[in-house]
Amino acid sequence: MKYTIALAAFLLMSTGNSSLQATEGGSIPETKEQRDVRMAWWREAKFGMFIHWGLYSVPAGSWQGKPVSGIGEWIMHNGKISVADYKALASQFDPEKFDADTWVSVAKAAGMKYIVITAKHHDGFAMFKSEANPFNIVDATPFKRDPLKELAAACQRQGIKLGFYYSQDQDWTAPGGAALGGHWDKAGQDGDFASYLHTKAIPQLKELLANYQSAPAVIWFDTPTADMTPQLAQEIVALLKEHPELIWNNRLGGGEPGDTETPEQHIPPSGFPGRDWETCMTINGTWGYKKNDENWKSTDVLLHNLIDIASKGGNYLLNVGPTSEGIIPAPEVERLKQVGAWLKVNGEAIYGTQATPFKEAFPWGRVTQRGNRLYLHVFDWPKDGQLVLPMKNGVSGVCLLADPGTRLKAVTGAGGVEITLPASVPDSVASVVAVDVDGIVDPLPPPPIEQRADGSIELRALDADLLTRAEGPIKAVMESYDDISSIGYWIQPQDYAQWRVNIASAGDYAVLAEYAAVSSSVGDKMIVSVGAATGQYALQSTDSWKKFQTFQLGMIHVTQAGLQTITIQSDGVKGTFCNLRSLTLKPKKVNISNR
Ligand code: FHN
Repeated sequence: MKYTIALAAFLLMSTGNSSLQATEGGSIPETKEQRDVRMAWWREAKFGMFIHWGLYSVPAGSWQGKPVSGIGEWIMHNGKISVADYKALASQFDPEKFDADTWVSVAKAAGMKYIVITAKHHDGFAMFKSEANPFNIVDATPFKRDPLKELAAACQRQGIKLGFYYSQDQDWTAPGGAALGGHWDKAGQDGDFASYLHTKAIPQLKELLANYQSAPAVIWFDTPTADMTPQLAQEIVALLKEHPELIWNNRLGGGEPGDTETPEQHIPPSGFPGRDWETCMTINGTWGYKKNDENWKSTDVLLHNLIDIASKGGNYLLNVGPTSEGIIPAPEVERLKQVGAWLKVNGEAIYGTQATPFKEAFPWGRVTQRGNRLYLHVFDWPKDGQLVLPMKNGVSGVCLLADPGTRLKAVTGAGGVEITLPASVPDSVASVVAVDVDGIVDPLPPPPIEQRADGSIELRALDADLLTRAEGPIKAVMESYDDISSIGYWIQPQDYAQWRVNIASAGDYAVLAEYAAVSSSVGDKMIVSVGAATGQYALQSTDSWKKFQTFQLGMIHVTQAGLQTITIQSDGVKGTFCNLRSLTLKPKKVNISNR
């Protein structure tokens, strides 16, 4: 699902941190320590279950005998079903096989530490007893039970956190609720957004915050639109702040950053350093149940995703879409069981770990760390049995996590610590090698970027060191659009990007940059320095922070060959600068002496 421009703009704005979130009364900024305490269980958890369950599981992807394209929970929107026809589905929703304890057990057996379930999705149907609106599972269906109550109790019994997804902005069955792309049933949908918020969304959020013992631990908002003004969002924030332990995501709208970044269906190449983030993902191609979607990801893919996310410092919120009978589909249960079996052996390498200390991605797998212990998640067992960790430290011990009795040989050389692995692969999906490091991991600098055979030098955002000359912290961050890394939030002129490059020959180079910028950036200058040579180039607009274009900026005369530092920064005149994907230097004449 592509976001709207409003959502994209909101997510862009949301790259700030939420350190201004108050603990009480809306006025006292939360300290870093308080925030660390509030986020502690979530950071430890790493792996959660997302559940998309609602009325849409009844049609399960087809309407009047015909398949409706798109994701299951969007059937009302994609099929342009009238409010009256959609509401009529409620009389058929009787999930008699629903058993809260069974669902919680599936999550626990998978090694998941929290659950987030759709309390109300965009279709406006509440999966809980609501006094605020009768279109809810207790009042409008033959089932008459409140599954959230049952889940809250089961989660408490089984010791796992429960959070509620709530579609605060889109509501396709309440007059005034938003619908991306506009209303299609004017009589049933047109109305005033603020009154929808005041008569349905806010009262229901109050119910969710008050009526569930020890829940919710999380409120998960979704698809903000421009209707959610900062003033309206503030009313919701005031409510949330009455619950000092609550965590909420970055999709409320109105410029509210929330606590967590929420990349969807992808893993950002360098995570969100310094911020809490969670990738949400489906196991097949839909969130809400669709009977014909058999596009299941394999257990290997799910596990590699979990490890990849942990190695980048994030959480994995993996979705299941139960049927209208109340059953989590068997292919999902089967895969989750297998993930859980791996975690039973290797969980130490995931829960409560931190992102890899190494800048480079290793071809053999991923790294996580906890204190002085590194976990090497080996996806591709090296044929020569050797793994090299490019760090200056020595190690006090290396073993297979699955077999702590094994002591693996490790020697420290000029290139780092060389580990000799056993000949046979312990786990074909991911074998974990635990490395106890002497002291704090001190990575060796990655090798310099080499000039290509055609003489060009490509500097990708992903390979940059982001540094600052400011007194305070750096503000620029690594982001990603369409899974390509870019440097964003580059609003502080003291922030700069740096690369180490081995330049084979001096001379004139054309400077090309791939970036996205808006009109307020036009006139800002990009300052490029290659060793002692410097060039300044005016930015142009690409009309969007997400629309990247390559521009030939001008020429630069590189005076010296050899190891050089290349930096980019803004002249800081306008202050918005650009989102930068890459800088390329192309030689005017190719004359590379050592090739
Ligand atoms: O529109 C929804 C979609 O149905 C689903 O709930 C996902 C989960 O993150 N969020 C929205 C799309 O971004």
